This record gives sequence, C-alpha cells and structure tokens, in this order.
Amino acid sequence: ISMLEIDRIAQNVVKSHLETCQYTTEELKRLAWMLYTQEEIRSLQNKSCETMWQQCSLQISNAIQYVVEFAKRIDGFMELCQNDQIILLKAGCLEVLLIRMIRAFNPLNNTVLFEGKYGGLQMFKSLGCDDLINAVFELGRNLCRLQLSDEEIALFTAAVLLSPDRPWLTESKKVQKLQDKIYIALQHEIQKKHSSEDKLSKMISKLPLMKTICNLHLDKLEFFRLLHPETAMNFPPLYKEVFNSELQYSDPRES
Ligand code: 4D8
Repeated sequence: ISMLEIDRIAQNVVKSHLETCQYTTEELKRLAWMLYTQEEIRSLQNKSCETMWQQCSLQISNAIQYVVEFAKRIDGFMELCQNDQIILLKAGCLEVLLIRMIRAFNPLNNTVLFEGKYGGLQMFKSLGCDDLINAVFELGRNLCRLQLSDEEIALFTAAVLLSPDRPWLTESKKVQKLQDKIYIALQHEIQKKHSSEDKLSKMISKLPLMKTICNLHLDKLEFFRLLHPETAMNFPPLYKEVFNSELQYSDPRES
C-alpha cells in the first residue's frame, strides 16, 4: 500500500467529515457563549420524561442523518453490500455521534450543545437516565483531553464506523481492509502533528466506554418503551429504525 493511497484516503475522509459535520468550527466558537440560563435549565428539568425523550430522540435522529451522509461519502462504503452498510450504520452511528460530540462539548464548564445552546448534565435530568448521562459527560471530558483535530475526528469516526467485528457482517474482510487503511492514515496524521506517541492507543482506549454507553442507551430505550409504548411509537422513524432492538440486525438468513 502506497503513501499516495493513504493520503488520498485521508483527504476523502476529512472532506466527507467537514461536509457533513453540521457545524463549522467557527460556528461552534460563536455558539460557545450561548449558555442556557438557570431558568431555562429549570424548565427543561420540569418537562415530563416523555417530552424530554422525544426531544432527545429528535436531536439524535437529526444528527444521524449527517452520519449517514458521512458514511455514504467515504470511498468504499457504498461498494459494500447494502446489508453490511445498514449493519455498520446501525451498530456505529451512536459511537460516531459520541465522538462528534466533542466538537460541541465545552470541557471548561462541562457543557454540551443541545438545541442551540450549551448546558450541563442537569438539563437531561427529566430523562431519568442519570447513569447514562454521567457516562456521556465523562466520555466528553476524557475525549476532550486528547485535543483531537477535525482531521483526527474524521479518521477516528470513519474507523469506528468501518468496524469489521460487527455481528452479521457478510463481507467483514472487505470492511477490515478499509478500516486498516483508515487507521494507517490516522496514525500518519497523528505523527504529522508531532502529537504524543500513544495518542492513537489513547483514542482506542475510549472505545469500551463508548460501547458501554451504547448498551446503556439501548437498555434505557427498551425500558422506556415498556413504560410509554405510545410515546416510543411516535419517536422519529430514523431513531426507531436505528435503535429498535428487534431490528437491530437484519438476519441475512431470513431475507
Ligand atoms: O452535532 O446535533 O446539534 C446526546 C444528544 C450531539 C444525547 C448533538 C446530542 C448529541 C448525544 C442529545 C441527547 C450527542 C449535536 C446534540 C444532541 C452530537 C445523550 C447528548 C451533534 C453532535 C452533541 C451537537 C442522551 C447536534 C446521549 C441519550 C438519549 C436518550 C434518548 C435518552
């Protein structure tokens, strides 16, 4: 594999990321000053659990659309069979969102961008998912400490999306080859910036916490659906499609 090919892959992935990341770095810099007031936080906290879940699922669903677009623009992704494309997106998109979150996360005051303004973890109180939210904010702080550039975020999210170990993949070798090249490009990008030797291993070491958060989210959703089936039925279609446990993986033997 040539350096030229690695460079070409890096350029494609970084361009795809920048075209689909929702906010430019400039926009986020401006938004960093927009904080929810104490009063606004209180009113978010006083919402019913159902309303808050609806708002969060809407935000997630909106953000997922950009991740789908990101995936489609990565060279090689559209050449995978449709079954594998769906499996990779379903399994990886929340992890991608959690990495993308650091662009909209302010570690100085522990706040995240939510519906146009920054707020701390208290704003999610009415969800009744304190353990999940605590883990998300812990991950945010951990990942921010690595000070990832947009190039590193782009390549890291692409590598996570192209994980060859997702259950039910039919062409995992093909996915593996794509991921290998992206990790080489990422390692190369890190070296270019003269960052610490073990930055890549530090990034990879956050994957277990991300997996924990994804599983926690699925557990919470399953429980919420039991308590409020009618609300869950009205979640955005894309959110339901990605996180519906029964449809988590389309069984290739059944089609
Ligand atoms: O660019 O779309 O504006 C998180 C949601 C990010 C969940 C969103 C969220 C993001 C996950 C709201 C609730 C990550 C950005 C904003 C909304 C990803 C948690 C925080 C996007 C990056 C930051 C900024 C709660 C946007 C995980 C779990 C959800 C439940 C339904 C219980």
